[in-house]
Amino acid sequence: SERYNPHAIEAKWQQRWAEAGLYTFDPEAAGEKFYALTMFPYPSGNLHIGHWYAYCVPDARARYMRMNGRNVLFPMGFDSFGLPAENAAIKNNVDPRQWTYSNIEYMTGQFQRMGTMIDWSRKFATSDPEYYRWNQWFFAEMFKRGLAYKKGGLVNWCPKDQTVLANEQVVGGKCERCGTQVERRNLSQWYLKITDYADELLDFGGTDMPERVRAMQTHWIGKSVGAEVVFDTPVGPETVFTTRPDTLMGATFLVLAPEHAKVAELTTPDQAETVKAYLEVAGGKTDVERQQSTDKTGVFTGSFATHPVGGHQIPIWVADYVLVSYGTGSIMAVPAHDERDFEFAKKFGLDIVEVIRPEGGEPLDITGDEAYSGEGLIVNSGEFDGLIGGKASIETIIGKLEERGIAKAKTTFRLRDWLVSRQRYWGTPIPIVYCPEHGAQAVPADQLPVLLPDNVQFMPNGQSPLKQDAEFRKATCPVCGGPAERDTDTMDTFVDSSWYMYRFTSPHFDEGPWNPTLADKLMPIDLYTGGIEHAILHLLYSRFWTKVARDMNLTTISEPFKVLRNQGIILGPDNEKMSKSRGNVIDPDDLVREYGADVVRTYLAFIAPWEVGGPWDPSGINGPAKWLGRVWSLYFDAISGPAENVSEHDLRYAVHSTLKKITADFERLSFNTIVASLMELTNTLVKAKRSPVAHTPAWNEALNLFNLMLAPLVPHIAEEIWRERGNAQSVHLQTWPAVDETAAVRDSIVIGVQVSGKVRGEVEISKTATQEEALAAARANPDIAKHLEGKQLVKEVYVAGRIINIVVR
Ligand code: ANZ
Repeated sequence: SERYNPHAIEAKWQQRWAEAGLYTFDPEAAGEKFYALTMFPYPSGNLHIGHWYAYCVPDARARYMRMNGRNVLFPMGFDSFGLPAENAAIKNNVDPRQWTYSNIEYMTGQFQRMGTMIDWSRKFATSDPEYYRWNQWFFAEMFKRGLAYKKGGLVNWCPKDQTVLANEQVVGGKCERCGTQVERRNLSQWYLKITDYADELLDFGGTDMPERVRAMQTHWIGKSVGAEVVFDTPVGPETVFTTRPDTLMGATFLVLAPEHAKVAELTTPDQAETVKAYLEVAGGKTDVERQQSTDKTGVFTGSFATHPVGGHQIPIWVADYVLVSYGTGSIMAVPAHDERDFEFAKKFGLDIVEVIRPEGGEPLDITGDEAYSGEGLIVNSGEFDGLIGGKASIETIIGKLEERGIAKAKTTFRLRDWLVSRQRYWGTPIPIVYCPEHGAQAVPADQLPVLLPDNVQFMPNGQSPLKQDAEFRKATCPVCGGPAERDTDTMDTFVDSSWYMYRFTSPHFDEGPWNPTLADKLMPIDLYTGGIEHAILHLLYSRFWTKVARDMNLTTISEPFKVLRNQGIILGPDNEKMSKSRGNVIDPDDLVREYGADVVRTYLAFIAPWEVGGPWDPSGINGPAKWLGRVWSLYFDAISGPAENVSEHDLRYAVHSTLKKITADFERLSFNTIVASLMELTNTLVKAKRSPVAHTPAWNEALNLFNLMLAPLVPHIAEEIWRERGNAQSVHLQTWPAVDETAAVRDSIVIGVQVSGKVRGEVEISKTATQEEALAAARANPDIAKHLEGKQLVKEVYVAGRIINIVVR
């Protein structure tokens, strides 16, 4: 017969499946719903091997769930607004829309060649007006609810991308997208009030995310429990935030951030020059540079504050290790117990007063080079002396200070509101108009979408490109009908991806962002997969969005995904990240042309534990290619070779124990071990085909079950075999086979054999073997026989199922 030719069968089945609507999801179909989603791609031009890794491997899981009777929704779309389109358009002098949509078409074709069970009838792109209309609707609703607001202040500015960024998009002081050092600008921008949900976002009760993601989100939200303490200054009271009110008596100076509003007033005339010079230098540094700097810098303002308990005077300094955007922008410095304050005090010769002493420890050596930041006994603190540090004493102290009106318990978060304005073209226009009479007004729902105009000069120049479009800017005030100006910024594209998972439940719905009945039925996502790089961006924003939508009665759930899992990264053969500049990129199209999609799918599942990833080994793909060739011959070729003797029991054991193992592996997303088990089973089947067992019903059962086991992983070859075996209905409509538990256990066991107290070997015997049979097997084993030779037998015992003992002299 013919050899395995993936090209002949893959295109054929892809077309027939599409014609038959095999993967069209019907919310009314039988079976409990299972919503499987992999984060949708950006239409950058081509699917790379990382996309295949992210989409095909979970596709096998989705198919497995479907065979297990679940009504599986597995949709796909494109996250198509954003800078790359605009940058590519500038570079190649094409329209961003055209660039985007032709990429979408091309990539959809590539996607289809993977042979996934994606329901393409649900595809949409976030740059479709039918989609972004609902971004605008959400924005307007949030504006009405006070969840979207405009505010001036220092923001992150990427000088390369010529736009502001959210805090989440600044990684280590650099633009998350292009790696350029971020600058700070004073601008008035739109924010979404994610901080309203800070506490709730720390509760991961309804969502199973990897520990690493939870830890990253927890750290990002950064909840700190402490107190605000008030110090009197010559220009009025100044409040500081501290997590350690128990160290209050050790506060020997105050420090203000350089941008703090009171710096100017507090600066005395003789310090004016020094302070001014310092502010100029500090103003040019980013928060990250300031915090990472090992050398503490700062200047004295010339003013003093009054210690609220001691009543004595302490100096007020300005230093850039205090950030204006955190707490109150000022701190009480406790050098004895805070590392940063300690370094600062040492450098500038400020007082260091010990107030916490480790229990049973020595007084702090203030000439040393470390503060003591742990807990302990409170000392040198008057009425607080003798308290033991820790949460309880902190609460006691806050209580006492509260009574005197000096302090207030306070919880602070590191999380800031989500800055969503962008000064770029290719995004959702912000649906706000400014009326000279009525100020900022949301565009009414019946006027949405505010269409993104074509033919805009979008060369970035620090201004929103839409600003240059006079026609676009013209609007009317929804309150008075008078002339108004449109906002010309566009939204952060992370808005688009915050709720797209709901849209897949009713992609063509036009009475709201989604059909609430269908969303209630199909959400949350049962298994969400994608890269870890989104841990505090998309994954935090989409959790926030779900909570807002819940509070707007658009959904009843509080978390968008039940389970999240992150795949690893496929590296280049050189173990480096794949990139065009390194020349180590593996092109999946080339691989499909050479080996077919099923082989590529197999290799990706096999290459590494899916959640770990690893380097692409160019020769490694030959293994899966050979394997599928063997699978093909198993079914279609007469196998030559010496006769074998695989028993019926062994055959059924191999099939059912493999089925049992890979069922468990599918459940825990262990794809590489599934491939290994299927390969191993193939060996047994090839042997069995040359055994008399190939003429028994067990053989037919084996071929059927193996065929079904192949279906999720290698859908094309599995379908071809299935149909060739005379089945009228698709293999992908079959039920995942049930394990015959009695066949899945071996009837033989392996037993150790001792000769005169020493283990000399093992024998495989039937579980029901008699003592006589067991001993015969032991004596027949050459490893054992050589220890018996020429010796006199003293005693022989078989402890059933445990051990064989032979004593000789
Ligand atoms: C006195 C003190 C004594 C402090 C001590 C710590 C240890 P987290 O846990 O990150 O919330 N702090 C407050 N506002 C700040 C700002 N804007 N810039 C830089 N540092 C600031 O940190 C809270 C602690 O960081 C606060 O508690 C304050 O220093 C400092 F033994 O107050 B602490």
